[in-house]
Amino acid sequence: MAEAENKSSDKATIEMIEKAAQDGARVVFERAETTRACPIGLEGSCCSICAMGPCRVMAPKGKEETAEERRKRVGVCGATPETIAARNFLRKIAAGTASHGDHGRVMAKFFLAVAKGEAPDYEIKDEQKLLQLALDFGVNIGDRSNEEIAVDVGKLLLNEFGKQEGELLFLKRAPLKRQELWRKLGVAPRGIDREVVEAMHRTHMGVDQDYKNLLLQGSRTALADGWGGSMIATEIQDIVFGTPAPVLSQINLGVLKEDEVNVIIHGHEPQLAEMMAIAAQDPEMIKYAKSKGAKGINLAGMCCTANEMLMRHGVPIAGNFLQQELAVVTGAVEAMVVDVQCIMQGLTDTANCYHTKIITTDPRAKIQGATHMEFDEHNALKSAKAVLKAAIDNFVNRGKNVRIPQQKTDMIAGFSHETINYLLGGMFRASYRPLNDNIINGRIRGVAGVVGCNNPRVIHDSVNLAMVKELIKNDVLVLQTGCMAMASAKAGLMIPEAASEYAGEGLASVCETVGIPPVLHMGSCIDNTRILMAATAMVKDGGLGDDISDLPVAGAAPEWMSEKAIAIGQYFVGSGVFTVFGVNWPTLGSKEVTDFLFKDFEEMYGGMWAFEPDPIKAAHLMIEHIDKKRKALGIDKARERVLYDMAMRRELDAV
Ligand code: XCC
Repeated sequence: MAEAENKSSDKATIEMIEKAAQDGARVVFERAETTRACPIGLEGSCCSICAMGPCRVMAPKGKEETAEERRKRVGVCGATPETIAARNFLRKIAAGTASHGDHGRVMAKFFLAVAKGEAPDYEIKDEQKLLQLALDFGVNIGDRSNEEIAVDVGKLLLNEFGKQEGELLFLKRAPLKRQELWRKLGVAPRGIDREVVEAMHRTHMGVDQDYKNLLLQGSRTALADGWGGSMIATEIQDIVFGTPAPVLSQINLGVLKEDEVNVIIHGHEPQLAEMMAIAAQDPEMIKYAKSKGAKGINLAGMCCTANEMLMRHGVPIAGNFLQQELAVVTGAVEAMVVDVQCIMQGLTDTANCYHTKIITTDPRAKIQGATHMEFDEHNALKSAKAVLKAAIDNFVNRGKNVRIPQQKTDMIAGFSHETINYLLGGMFRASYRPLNDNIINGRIRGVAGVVGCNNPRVIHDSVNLAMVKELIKNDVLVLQTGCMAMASAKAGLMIPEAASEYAGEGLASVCETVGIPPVLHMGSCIDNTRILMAATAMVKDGGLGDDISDLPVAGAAPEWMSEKAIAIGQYFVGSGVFTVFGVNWPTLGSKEVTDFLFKDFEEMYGGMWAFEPDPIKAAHLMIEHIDKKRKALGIDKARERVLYDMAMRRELDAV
């Protein structure tokens, strides 16, 4: 295997890749070397939707194609490269929307169970958010109990999935101009499941064969994720588990403890994880762990379940997506407890080299070779204790081959949209006004959302770090979620001190005044909807145009890998945000489709896609876009003045 240093910029990861090799354990970094990416699928030129194929329709490389050759470069059914690339792209959006949507549906059903008293170990924690939703949806509040109100709100939210006509309720949260645009283009989603089903139908053999029409459904489906499934999940999780507020914690494999029972919770849906946090503090459970020779129970998170636990409870994070198997490689993890999404099947093979138990808990996500212990939300604490007990029982099986990397970094998380509101404006006049003012006066150049996964096709974490550092150096405030937030946290960018070290003078001055880091952790991937809400709040506060597409903002997923990331990117683009992806781009097989997404979309949505694997170049594409928007708003001069002011200051300092 190539040098571990070439695989990650994170020391703990490098150390564990080397340990895995010594131990004979296989991990994703090795598999990525032996299994090369398929170049035909990579560019979206493989059609496998019927049994007349699969058909490959790649353009000849390095030579001009004649018109006749081009005419013949089609699938057996005659499908053109444009149709094939657009269909593949739409199917990715549908899968991503389905994943977030199914998470949202589970949360809606869970919420109803909590409201009806059928999940007695949970309660409604954020009354204010519940009442706000009730007001938004016209649900009667009167003197009814929170639970009665929650039943009505829950039914309305659950109904969003199977709705056949009309529009999703949360679309009304978007700026008015955006809503009108969606209606004009015919992309306002009707029901979450409906859009996914229609996307699957239209991409079936012999249905929609006009790439522009297919990509319209792509927007409608993705918007059903951002302003539907994901937003429903975030809102319900806040109501039941509490809306996040700033919290101090630590991140990286060094959070594992040599003398305690280490349990990692990994996946996306937080109901079990919430109960595990309670169960791990139960004196009985701690006593039981001690009876097995451990000093206590150490709970840590991985991937987005980690983000959920971090944001609300400060539970430390063991690592991001590419570190999941490496946690097992430490030899110190008694159980890796998983729910849904981003769980590598390779975990069970890695675990065979150690004592770690891989425990699946969701009926939708079983893994061959793992132990299945189904979680029952109606008996939540009991379920969580059973899982925890299995982990504790496994402590005695821990071998001698234990090595926990030392790396762990302090971080502050918990920046929900509401928290940013309070922090900036104060408890009694919460608003985005100070942010808008600082953008208008040029101290903050703009705002960027840098989100998404890790991908072993690039150097782990390094693309994110280069991009984020370049952005904050240029006075762009960075909002993060998912595994990219973790990459920045590990590198120390999520503490207030990072502002003076890495940020430009303008951004640093604002961060220092408010006491925030220059890179804000806003949560898990479904919480990208918090970024939508923050952008909407900026529009509504005034002075920066009247639509999201007017704002000096941009988005990126520099190390993306999942279909969910494509759905997220598309809902940002459809909401008016310029969005740049790294690693690779799945429609490069068709110039027409790529041009449509990269250029024509700007005319249509005010936001468009871009692909740039070089993080510095990508950051500058974002900065250029931000500057273009500043100019259109007439606030470009303000920034020049601020820079002049700083030069003047320096001159004065020198005197
Ligand atoms: Fe990607 Fe979403 Fe998964 Fe991490 S966990 S790998 S989807 S960033 Ni959400």
